[in-house]
Amino acid sequence: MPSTPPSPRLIDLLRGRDPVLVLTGAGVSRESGIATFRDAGGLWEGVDPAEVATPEAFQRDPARVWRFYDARRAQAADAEPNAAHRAIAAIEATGRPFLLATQNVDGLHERAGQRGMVRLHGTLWKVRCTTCGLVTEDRRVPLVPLPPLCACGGLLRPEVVWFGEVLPMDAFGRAERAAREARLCLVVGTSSLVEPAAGIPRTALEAGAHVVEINPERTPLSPFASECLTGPAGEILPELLLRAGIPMETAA
Ligand code: BJW
Ligand code: ZN
Repeated sequence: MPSTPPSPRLIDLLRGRDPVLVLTGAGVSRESGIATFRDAGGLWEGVDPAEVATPEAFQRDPARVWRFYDARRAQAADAEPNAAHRAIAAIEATGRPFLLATQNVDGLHERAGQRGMVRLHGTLWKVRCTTCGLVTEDRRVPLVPLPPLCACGGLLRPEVVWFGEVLPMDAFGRAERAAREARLCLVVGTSSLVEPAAGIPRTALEAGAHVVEINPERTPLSPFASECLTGPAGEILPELLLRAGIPMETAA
């Protein structure tokens, strides 16, 4: 149960047909056993992001960067979507205008049956050739050899967005548009520290949306959010759906 009960306005918005935008971060996959970045025991504890999540790090030592991503692929392949992923898919399944913008690369939203979604930071499950630019799906776990090579002989990189790189313009553009149109914006499991994704709820707020943060911790968004529901997404989201009469099992 959320420590603060959800507002009647939130439940009304969930029951209605108004456009909804959901922004997710690593915390939504925490209950699937996938590590977040910045929490205690997270991916950045003992690993400098500059050593694994920048184009410069990849240029310096592609094998090291690939070892990091290969381990992440193995962890994601073993994980299952949790109740939070399923609840978000169930909101979409009500048929209202809906977009999920995820910063996650693990593929769990897709596996929970999500359809209308954009990936702001790419995916673990595609690779891009640094020579010919070809992007292909690659689900091998583990990847052999490391670093993997393209048919053209070029070095493959993960199709993710590293620090200093530009987000996929179509994905970010759709998220920004949805932020301007949404009446309800749920911000789930993100520390709201990484730009420009962290700016999406600010756009939604400026456009008049009811912005709800779902997170066990406070973040830089918390003071500005319309309401904060404090706790794990896998408990809070199903409880919200129950109160709004949205069945969880409508998700594919
Ligand atoms: C739970 C929970 C449970 C736990 N239930 N919740 C403006 C100001 C300052 C800096 C910048 C700026 N604009 C751009 C920058 C630079 C940079 C940036 O933002 N740096 C900041 C860190 C300071 N941004 C960029 O470089 C971006 N590119 C860009 O801006 O391009 C334009 C440009 C280019 C060149 C020059 C100039 C401009 C790109 C950012 C790419 C981020 N990439 C990563 C790696 C992706 C691949 C991978 O997965 O490895 O994306 S970094 C990492 O952080 C990953 C995540 O998607 C992202 C966000 O993290 P997230 O999801 O919020 O996770 P955590 O761990 O931080 O938080 C988890 C949360 O869950 C916590 O709050 C918990 O409490 C909570 N939680 N259990 C619910 N059960
Ligand atoms: Zn190639």
